[in-house]
Amino acid sequence: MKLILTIFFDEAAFNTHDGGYVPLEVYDAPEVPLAIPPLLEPDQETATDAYYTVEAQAGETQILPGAKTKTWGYNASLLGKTIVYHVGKHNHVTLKNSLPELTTFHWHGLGVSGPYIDGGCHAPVYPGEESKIEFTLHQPAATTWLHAHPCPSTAEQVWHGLATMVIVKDEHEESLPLPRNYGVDDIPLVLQDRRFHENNQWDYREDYDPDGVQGPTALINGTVNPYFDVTTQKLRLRILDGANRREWRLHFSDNLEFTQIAGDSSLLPEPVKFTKLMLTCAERAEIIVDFKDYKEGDVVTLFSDDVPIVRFRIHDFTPDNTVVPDKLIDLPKEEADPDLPVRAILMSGMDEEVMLNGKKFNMQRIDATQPVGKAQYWDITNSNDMVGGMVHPFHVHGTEFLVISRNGHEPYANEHGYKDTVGVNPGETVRILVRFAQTGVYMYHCHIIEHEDGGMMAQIQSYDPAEKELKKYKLMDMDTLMNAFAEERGIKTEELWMAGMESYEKMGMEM
Ligand SMILES: [Cu+2]
Repeated sequence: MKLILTIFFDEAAFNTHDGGYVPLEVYDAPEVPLAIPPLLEPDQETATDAYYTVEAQAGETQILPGAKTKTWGYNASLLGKTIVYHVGKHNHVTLKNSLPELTTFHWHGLGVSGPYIDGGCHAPVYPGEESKIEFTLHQPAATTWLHAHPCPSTAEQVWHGLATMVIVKDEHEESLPLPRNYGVDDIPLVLQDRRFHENNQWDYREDYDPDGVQGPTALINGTVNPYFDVTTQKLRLRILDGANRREWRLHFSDNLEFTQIAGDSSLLPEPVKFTKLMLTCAERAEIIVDFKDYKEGDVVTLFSDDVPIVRFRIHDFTPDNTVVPDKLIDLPKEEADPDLPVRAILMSGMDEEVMLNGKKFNMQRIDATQPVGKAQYWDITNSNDMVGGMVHPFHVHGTEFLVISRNGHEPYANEHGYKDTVGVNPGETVRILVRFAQTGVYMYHCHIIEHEDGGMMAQIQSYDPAEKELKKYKLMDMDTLMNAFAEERGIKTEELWMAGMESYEKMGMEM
């Protein structure tokens, strides 16, 4: 196994260079146990079907000493219970909205059909209402997630706490000698950051930045200054960059080596050893950390840059001689369909000027089409300046793609599995191979969530070439959404503040 020492991405593009960069700081509060979100129990389960209820709700959470913080979550006051889906099982999910305003339930990383089951902006669930979806997954085991996606308020709702981990399991993954005892040696780590204002509250509008909202305090699974009691030699960490904007440059004390076994949407064909790993917004990495050289009483710290974010307190453990296999998964060889041209996608601008292929997102416009089941190259270019530009994490709904190249060169060592989000450096073109398994409308966008709300987004229709005419979907429109948000907040539509709308207004563009 190759040992890779460098952090990925270009140092010149690190967000530390942004004018509005908010460095992480250690918050002056006592250490607390890392919150481990409980698993969401199915309402009912048979050999073939599973039934779940996912409820978006508002609540209060004791994050810091003193006042509780007003937060939102799924089946919990903050973030949510962890959902587990089994490949091949038919899932029936009731989506319940107990929030004071409309939301959507987007399954980031699940190969479900768009635009309704996928849960982007076209599938709102209004307050006090519920909707039902059902789907069967046919994709490899992976760490995915659920988050709100009601344009142009996605960023604010995620900031309130609407994000939770969704673990996809399959028989192949279960046959490998990997830790999978949830909460003991298989641990979710949702990385976010917030600024705590008066009375320990969050204030999205106060902190708003069109290039992405950040806070100085790391929030890990909703906990500040967490520690985790290690009782096994090896830990599997399922790490999700669930931040609106922040990139995480991760490393352990003592430069401890760790092994990445999975990326966003599948295991890696071959594991990769690292001492440093950078994740951009919405990316996931599963890593195995081996504490064999530590003993009871030792502490191993996980850092982002030079700020400690989780402390692992080592306890007595029984020796574990399992070895991570050199081959983790065989992915089918896929070729681009020779009849399909390379699709060019341009991510341009920063702040309010962000655009995708020279346009801002319009919910009613289909920007591109692709025949269902056929693989096509997409070339994603980030035209930001190589000095002072940003990494734009590019995400496609409803599919798992392969990263083919970066500026014509090999992708990074941990990009050989399926992914659904890829960080594109300033001045770089990343080629990916995209195939939609189902017909439907799918959004694709920058996953700096304020960029997405600000219009750096588009949508594609996957169609069946046997159909005579392109199928028409009922797509949401901005007036309906804005009027609903205003009514729910008891104000006039003109008085409504939606962060993303500022970007449209500043550019004199309609949503
Ligand atoms: Cu962006």
